[in-house]
Amino acid sequence: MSRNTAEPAECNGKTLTQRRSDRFLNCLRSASRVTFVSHVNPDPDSLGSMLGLAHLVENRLAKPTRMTRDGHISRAENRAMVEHLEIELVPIEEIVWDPHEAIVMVDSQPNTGRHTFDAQLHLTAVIDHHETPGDLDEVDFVDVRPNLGATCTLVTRYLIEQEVPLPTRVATALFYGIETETCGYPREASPQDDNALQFLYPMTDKDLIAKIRNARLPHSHFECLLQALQSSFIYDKLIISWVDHLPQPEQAAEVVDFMVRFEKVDWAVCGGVYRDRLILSVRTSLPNAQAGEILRRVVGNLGKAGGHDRRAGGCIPLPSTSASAIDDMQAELRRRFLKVLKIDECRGHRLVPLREMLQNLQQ
Ligand SMILES: [Mn+2]
Repeated sequence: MSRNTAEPAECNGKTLTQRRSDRFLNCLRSASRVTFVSHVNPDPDSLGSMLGLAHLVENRLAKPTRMTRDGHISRAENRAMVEHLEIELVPIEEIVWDPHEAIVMVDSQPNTGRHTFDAQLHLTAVIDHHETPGDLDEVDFVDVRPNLGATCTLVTRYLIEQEVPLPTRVATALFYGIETETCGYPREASPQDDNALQFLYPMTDKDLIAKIRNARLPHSHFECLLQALQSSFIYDKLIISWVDHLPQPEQAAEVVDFMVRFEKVDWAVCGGVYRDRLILSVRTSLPNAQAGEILRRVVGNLGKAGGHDRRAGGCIPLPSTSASAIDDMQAELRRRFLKVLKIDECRGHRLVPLREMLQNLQQ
């Protein structure tokens, strides 16, 4: 059997069962080019998955590829990843689609409210690990594995199956993609994620990973955290933090990653205004909490939401960005969170009492 093509393996003239990576490559065979898309504000898992699959396609099919960016990459670590690993991304709005190219979506599913491009675009393949159900009927090849902690784990699997040598840059991107998705707390990782991390680790550039992990932070990062701390209210085992102006949509996630470590709560929610939208991020320290499902129930028809067992995110278009409209939306969401989490309607108390805040200012 030839190792240099993605032809199905043959034995005595019979085609053996194809592996998923074979089927993936086969559906790209007639394409003039392969373009990768992901969700808005692509994260390291999206970036690593695009880079890994582009490497696979170039190596096995010798086709040109391009990677895209939907929205901005603003989180400092993610920007550092793009910079240090020299990941070339074409802004999605600048793409001129060629009718013969194949479009592959990673780390997301069509029509889940996480993309700005034309929903009518035909996708050749979707490779993802989210539970959020997307419109997959028209997609030629689908590999969605919600049991995996990262899409990069699935991509690493494909590269191993196809015996593609990994340059340091690709291995580092895949490793960091898996690490960011699975090594935080609450940790949602499967043994396959750990195996992929172990496989990739010897091939990575450790100094580069340290640089990305500890990327320098902008002033707005600290302002946002301060505002979140000052606006946090505790309702039994839930803490809710509101931020009036999120410097970047991803910062809501940074707030809850920080707050969920508070020993007195099981749930951390952050709602922040970004342009004309309210961005929601949720973390829970409880296992089997179905955070994605909980947030979908809270958001309902106000917007879109989804996620994993212990981590979730959502987005609500605001009818107006006036202070009263934002207040109303916050009150409605607070009421819904308390109801869904079965917490008695209560006034809640501040994480930092007002008196203390004032005292700090006067000192
Ligand atoms: Mn992911």
